[in-house]
Amino acid sequence: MISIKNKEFLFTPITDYIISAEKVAHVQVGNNAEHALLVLTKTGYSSIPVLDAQDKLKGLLSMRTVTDSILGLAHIEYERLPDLKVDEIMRTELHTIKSTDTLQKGLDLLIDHPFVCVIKEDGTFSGILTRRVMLKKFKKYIYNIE
Ligand code: 2BA
Repeated sequence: MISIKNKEFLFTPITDYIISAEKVAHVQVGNNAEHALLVLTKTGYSSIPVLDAQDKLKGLLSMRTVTDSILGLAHIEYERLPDLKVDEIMRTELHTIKSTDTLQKGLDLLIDHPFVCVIKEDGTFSGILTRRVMLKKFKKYIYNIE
């Protein structure tokens, strides 16, 4: 059985594990739902951040959110996509983290979320911390124990 005696690594800041903003697919608040659907489909990501013109994080948009927003009683109303704005349909309850926060905080959040957005004090989006990067970090750590 593996026992992690040295828990110091849990207090390491997440700084080196962030996927930086310029590498993260995102949409802008003013974009319409049709554009958002295109970005989600083309990138293959199931959920992406929504930013405003000042690069502040405003919400999250997923394939499900878009589909939900055009779900009519009898069929999916694709014709409504160009008229719906991203900020009308995005999720705004966000779990965020700062680059100075620890791997422990990242780990706690990534149990329930596939990724967490990293923001600065003023809300500017700096990037994301993903489950994949965190799991790789833990794998490396566990393989090197003893
Ligand atoms: P999902 O899109 O549901 O992706 C789940 C996992 O599938 C990803 O885990 C990754 O391992 C793989 N995957 C999906 N699409 C991929 C692609 N286009 N290229 C490479 N691998 C892909 P994680 O890497 O841990 O990412 C967790 C979540 O973070 C993703 O969930 C997505 O919502 C978001 N994400 C990751 N990288 C992103 C990026 N560059 N831009 C925007 N969102 C990103």
